[in-house]
Parts: sequence; structure tokens; C-alpha cells
Amino acid sequence: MNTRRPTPTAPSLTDGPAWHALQEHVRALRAMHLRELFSSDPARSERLTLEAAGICFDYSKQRITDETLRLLLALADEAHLAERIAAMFAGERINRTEHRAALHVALRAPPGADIRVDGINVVPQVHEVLGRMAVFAGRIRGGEWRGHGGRRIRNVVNIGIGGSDLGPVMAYEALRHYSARHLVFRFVSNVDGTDFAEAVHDLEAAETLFIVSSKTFTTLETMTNALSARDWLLARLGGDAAAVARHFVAVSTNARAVTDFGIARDSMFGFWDWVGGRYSMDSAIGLSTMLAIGPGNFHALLSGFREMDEHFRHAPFGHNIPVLMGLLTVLYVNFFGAQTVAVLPYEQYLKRFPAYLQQLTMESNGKHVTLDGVRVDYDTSPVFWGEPGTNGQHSFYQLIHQGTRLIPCDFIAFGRPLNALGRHHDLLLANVFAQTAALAFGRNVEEVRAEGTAEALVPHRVFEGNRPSNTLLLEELTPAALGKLVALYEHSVFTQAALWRINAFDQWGVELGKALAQRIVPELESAAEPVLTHDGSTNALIRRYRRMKG
Ligand code: G6Q
Repeated sequence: MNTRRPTPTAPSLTDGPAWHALQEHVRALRAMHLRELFSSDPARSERLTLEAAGICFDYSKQRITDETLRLLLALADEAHLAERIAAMFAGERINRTEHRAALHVALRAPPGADIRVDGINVVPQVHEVLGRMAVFAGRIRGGEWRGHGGRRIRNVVNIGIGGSDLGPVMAYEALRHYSARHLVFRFVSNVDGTDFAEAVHDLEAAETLFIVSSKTFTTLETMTNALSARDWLLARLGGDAAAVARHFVAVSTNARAVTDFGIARDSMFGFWDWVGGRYSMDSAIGLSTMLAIGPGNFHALLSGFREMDEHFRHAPFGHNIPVLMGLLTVLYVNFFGAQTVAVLPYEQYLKRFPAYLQQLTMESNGKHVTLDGVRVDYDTSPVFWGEPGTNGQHSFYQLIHQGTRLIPCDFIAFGRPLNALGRHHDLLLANVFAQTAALAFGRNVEEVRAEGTAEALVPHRVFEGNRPSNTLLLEELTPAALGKLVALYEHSVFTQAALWRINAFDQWGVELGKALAQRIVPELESAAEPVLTHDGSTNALIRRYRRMKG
């Protein structure tokens, strides 16, 4: 597989004809209002709504015309997007700075698939681990796996951070409706001791299982929390080190470090260097998810991912939801100067989805050099943020409606509620539709005056509109639906990275702070006054902290 010729390097984003044509085109587009775009084209909504992989994607309230789409698709061609997609699915080492494949799509490939890394089909390994996870999940959920003192496991605490935490937390919250309610799930990530202390304060050690989730098994926060968890457990179970084997399992690629910690090889669930942390929630890093929702639901989640993978891989770009979403992000960032994108799920179970997307999008595409190491002369990833609706409406939506910034929004909603309660769901969905319409069409001066508004108040009550949004409508929040949504954003991020010519799969930006912290730790802990050689501000802060510590 890796003997394939590398995909061609595209010329700079700003060099090709599509870029210049888009710049020219957007000059005229800026003056067009969504009101006109809709009134002059009765078929617009129908034409700019796509149904694929069980998602209804309405992008008609975007500030685009058919010509905008044509030019965006030309920009994608100039970036060799099709070749880049093929390279990812073929297991090429597209993560060039770490010399690795980015093959998260293999995590959800069906058992018979053949996806090779260095000539070896990785799919059987994926299914072997999934099978072991399912057996283990069955034993925990069924009460067969017992704690050291013979008690049933009732509490599961995942210890991990970044990609080894955000996916598991988000998936647990998103799929709580499907979770085994006799089990308690907690997630510890922060090295701040409060995180661990609060997570375990009401738990019985004899009934608690810790999952130490760490690809490298060296991450400062996770190892510190794992050691504190071991101390906490042993202090409560009489100090017998043998208890560790019944109360700790690991998810990692580092078998040696796992056994050194005292976790048996049998209790380790592996994955591979071709799975990036922020792309790992459907690997063994999803063990807590499988314990919560069961193996059947976990496989349904994988099938949702797979359906979106197939759509991304095969649908023509003009009918490809992740490609279109990625291109629209590029349009607003590079041609309209947008700095942020808001993701607004109208589904309480998706309350951690924006936090999860923050890492997926910004750790992936927060880059300032191209794959070839050249500084870009255009903006890359916008800031992704959001909150569930309708809560956000009573908070920051004001700025989206009437502020001075253009903030493209993704509205995510479901046709059926998981907790049907009176009129709640109709009211929830009415708000989705009302918000997208208000953002797009606003209320102009004439309309405000016609309502009898006092003249002094008119400017305050005008909504300019022309604020773009996508609406993603799915049937119901099932495990498969969650898989589709996550894969959709993964591939949208991939599309953006391809256009920007950047590596979405490394994260060197987190290194400098980590290395500096390692240097500062002994300066905080040493008994003798350390010789400090940082800048003046850092030296003073360290000295002040040492005094505070006493
Ligand atoms: C994700 C990043 C990062 C990583 C954490 C945890 O893409 O690489 O968030 O997941 O630093 O790393 P470990 O799993 O190795 O502990």
C-alpha cells in the first residue's frame, strides 16, 4: 500500500485560477442578500438540500449561488482533494511530519475489508480487539468480572486526556440514553487533583474499575492520575498490590509501560500508531463507551461512521456532505474573513459535542505552515465553539444576530426525541427553524417601522440578516447517528486541510508548553531556592508561588 506514489503536491491555495475567480465572485456575492437569493429562485431550498447517509443537510441558507459552488469545487480540484481522500483510505503515510498513516477509517471497516499498512491488512487486528472488548464488556456489564474482594463492579472511571478523554466523555453523554444505568461512569482528565478527588469522592473502591486510556502511556496528566488512583484503591483495599489486576485495565499502544504499571497483558486493549488521539473514540479508546452502551450498540456506532466514510469516499463532491461543509468553511474563512464557526446542537445529549469538536477541528487544522513547511499566506482553521440550543439563545446568540462579526452556524437537530415529554420537542424544533430563518432573513427597517416601533428604537431592532447557517436534520440520536455526525466532521476537517495544504494529523503546537512545564516542575518542588533563568515574569511568578506554598 505504501509503495504507491505519493499524491501530488498541489500548488499554493492562492496560486490557482479558482482562488482568483472566487475573490472576484465573492466581491459581488457580498452584496447579495439571502432574501433575494430565495425570492429570485423558488427551487433554491430543494436544490441546496441533500439527503445522504440518513442526514438531511440543508445548506440553502448559505451565502452561495451555483457559481460559488462551481468555483469551490474547482478549488477542491486544484487541491487534488480526490487524490488526498484516496491516499487516506489507501493507508498512505499522509501524516508526513510523523511519518504515519491516518487510518481511522480502518477502525470501522467491516470484518472482510482489506486495508493495508506496510503490506499488512490491519482489519483483522481491529476486529480481534473489538472482540476482546466485547467479551470484557459482557463480563463487567453482567457482573461476572469481580473486584478484588469479590464485589461486582458498579463504577467505571476512565482516566485519560485530550483524545483519550474528549471522545469517551462526549460519546458517553451523547449515548447516555442507551447506557447501562446500573453502572456509574466518571471521567478524569485534568492534572488538577480536584478532578480525581471529585470523580471518586462517593465511590466504593471495591466496586470501582479504572480504565487508564493513553496511547503513549507516558502522558503526565494521565500517569499522575493513574498513580493517584492506584494509591486511592490500595489505601482502601488493605494495600494488597494484587488488587490492581482486578481494578485496572489499560487502553494503549505501549504494552511495556502498561505491564510496568502492574496491569496484566490480558487486561490491555491495544490500538495502533495510525490512529491519532483525536480520531480514536471508535478504537479501544471507546472501551468506556462500549461498557456503557454494550457491544451491539457500539457496533451500531461503528456502522454509522462507516456509512459516512462510504459517502465521503464515493459521492460526487457536489453531493458530498462533508466535502460541501468543508468547502463552505473555507469560503467563509478565506473569502468572507470569518474567524469562528458555531456548532449548535438542539439535543441536550450532545452537550459535549462542541467541546469534542474543538479538539477535532482546531488541533487538526490550527497550523501555520503547509505540508511542505512553507508559511501560509491565508487563514487556516477558524475557532469552533458552541453550546446546545435553546440555552445559547438566551446567552450569546445576540452577537450572532446583531453583532459585527460573521459567524457561520451549524444547527443540528433530530426529528424524534429520546425523551418524549408533552410539547417539548415541538418547541425545541420550532426554535431551530426560527433561529435559522431569523439569521438568514432578519427584519429590515421598513418591517420594524411597520410594527409601530418608536423611531429612536428602530436601528436597535433591525436585524440585518444574511447570516449563514447549515441545518443538519437526523431522524433520532441513535448510536449510528452519532457515528455519522462524528465522521462527517472528521471528513469536513480533512477537506479543509486538503484545501489549505496542511497536515491535519500532527500537533507539534502542544509540545513547547509541555517541555517547559517539565523544566519548571523541579523548580517548584525543590527544597532549596532554585536558580531561575526564565524571563522576568516567569521567574517572579515561580518565586511568588513558592512563597504561597510556604
Ligand atoms: C490528540 C492529541 C492529544 C492526545 C493526548 C493524550 O490527537 O494527540 O490530545 O490524545 O495528549 O495522549 P495519550 O493518549 O498518549 O495519553
